Amino acid sequence: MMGNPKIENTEVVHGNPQELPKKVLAFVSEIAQLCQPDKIWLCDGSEDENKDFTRLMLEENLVINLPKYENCVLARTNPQDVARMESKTYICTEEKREAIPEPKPGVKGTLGNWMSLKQLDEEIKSRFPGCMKGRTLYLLPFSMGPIGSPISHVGIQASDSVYVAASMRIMTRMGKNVYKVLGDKDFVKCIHSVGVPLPAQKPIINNWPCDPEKTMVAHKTKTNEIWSYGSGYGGNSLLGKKCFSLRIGSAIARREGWLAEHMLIVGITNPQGVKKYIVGAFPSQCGKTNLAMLTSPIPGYKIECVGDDIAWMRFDENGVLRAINPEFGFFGVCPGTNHHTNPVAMDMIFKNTIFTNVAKTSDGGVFWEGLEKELKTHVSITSWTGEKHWTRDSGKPAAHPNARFCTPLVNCPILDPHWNSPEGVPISAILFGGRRPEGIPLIYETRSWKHGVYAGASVSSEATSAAEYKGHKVMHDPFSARPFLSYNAGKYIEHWLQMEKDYRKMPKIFHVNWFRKNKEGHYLWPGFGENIRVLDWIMRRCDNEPIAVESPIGLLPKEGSINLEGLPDPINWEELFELPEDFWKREMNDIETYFNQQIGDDLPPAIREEIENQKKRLGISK
Ligand code: TSX
Ligand code: MN
Repeated sequence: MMGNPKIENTEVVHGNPQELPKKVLAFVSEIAQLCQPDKIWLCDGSEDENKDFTRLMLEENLVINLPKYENCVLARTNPQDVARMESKTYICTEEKREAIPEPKPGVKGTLGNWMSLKQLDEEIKSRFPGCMKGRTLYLLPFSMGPIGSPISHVGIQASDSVYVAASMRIMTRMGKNVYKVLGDKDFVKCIHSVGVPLPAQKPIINNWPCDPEKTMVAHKTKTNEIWSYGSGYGGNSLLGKKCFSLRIGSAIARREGWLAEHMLIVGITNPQGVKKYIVGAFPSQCGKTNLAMLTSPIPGYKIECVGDDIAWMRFDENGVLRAINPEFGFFGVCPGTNHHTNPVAMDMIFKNTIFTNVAKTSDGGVFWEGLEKELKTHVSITSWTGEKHWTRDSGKPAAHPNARFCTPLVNCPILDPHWNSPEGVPISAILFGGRRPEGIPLIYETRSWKHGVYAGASVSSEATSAAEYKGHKVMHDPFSARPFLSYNAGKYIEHWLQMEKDYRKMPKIFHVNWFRKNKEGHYLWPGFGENIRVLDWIMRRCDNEPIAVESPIGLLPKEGSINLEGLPDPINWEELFELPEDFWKREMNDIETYFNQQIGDDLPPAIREEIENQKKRLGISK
């Protein structure tokens, strides 16, 4: 009998190393030599393989079954490993200034963490050698974007977590067909370890191996490498998502002249049958996933979803901006998701889904904050931390606030027919937005591409429970990409400015705010499905309907030009759109101070001009 094949003396328990392209074989050999796994599993993306992943996760007690649903499991993590770790995320370049702007002396920079390439080598040497001992190295070939699309890119991830393998299979186009389009070409090298070689030196909490003290997520943007250690969670470990699609992606996009953005992509057909696609960037906690699959309460509108998190966009030869969703699944926040906020999501997440850190019901289902009205009365709840018979009196939430569903795109009942088209969908409008309780109107249209880029760079949002920042503070989040910037923010803004070319049909840029409150603290806009009324106004503006009026900050809807018919409660138009003088004085000063302190000399002069011009229009003198 022939034994299993070997790579670097390590047994290959699944797949055939001879089928690997040369460069892929060299990569896995190198990583196996460094990390010394017990076994190597070459993933093929097949259905059988996925059954193996599920069986292995169940055997390792990494997940439990959810018999109430079809092929759903629940993972509960070590409570110290529940979110992306911004403070441990690094961009590694030769020069610091390439990665982050120089903040004003005495000011702490907030636009990313830099590490030298030399330092990274040291950090790798102190973590990765032998880090996969006793574990299986899963080699995951994946395509971000439709396989073979000119906008798509290939990555190969080595990971010692079967949860990561199963999740990457949902979130990316993972499988050995990737090797056919890859051939001898280069790929993004993704190395991930939970950082717990066996036998473990410390107890493994919740059967979730991780090493929070030594967690590091590092990006070599010049050579397209990602080194992630110590965390099994989400963006730290599913390297196709934030690390590749946004950080490495935007570095490639800068070199190649396109855009890799933290944006949803949605198609809207109006009652006249006219369809347009828009992309939208929103900071966390703004309901991006809800907007990406909005349900219109007004008949005649059709919403179709292309993606809820990331857009890769390129101008085609006709000057049309085209977008693809590089992802293959949704990795959405559970708490707050229910039949009111997102009925479409409720229709898609109860099959073929990996839940993480939600609570469990005694009938084999899931529960989280926001599902109270949908809970059967006879069931009992076990919280995400394993507290049995959980009740609201427990004082702690049943589900972790960052609990997630990981669901394939194809589950989405309103998935756009062109979601997988290699050429991407044509984009008519770009939305920026934030959670702004004060001063910012429901919607405004920017005056030009330049003014729109300024608006994107100036985005701020109230952070409610963002992983590492507590309290209710309005924080700057340029392009909603602050946690995902992989090169100097000033150069990033510059790159956006340079997108504008005469022959190109530049999309209009809008700013929206669903979260304005009145003096009593009540929301002025019902939001959710009713946002279709704002999207309709945007679509009409894309056709240049004369329904806008000039204001100092951009074009506002003419009074009455947003359809308010049939809303349950009256809308206070005046309060929804007013531009309080004192607020805007503070706002402009705040934006200017932020740019000066954080971006300094790297801020493009065009943005300074936009600030000066807007101040003039607002009547703010020096
Ligand atoms: O997702 C939201 N959207 C976009 C929906 C397409 N949320 C939830 C944000 C947390 C993730 C919103 N919250 C939106 C919104 O448009 N608006 C609000 C604020 C709001 C909350 C509750 C009500 C009204 C506005 N009213 C009632 O619940 C009755
Ligand atoms: Mn996101």
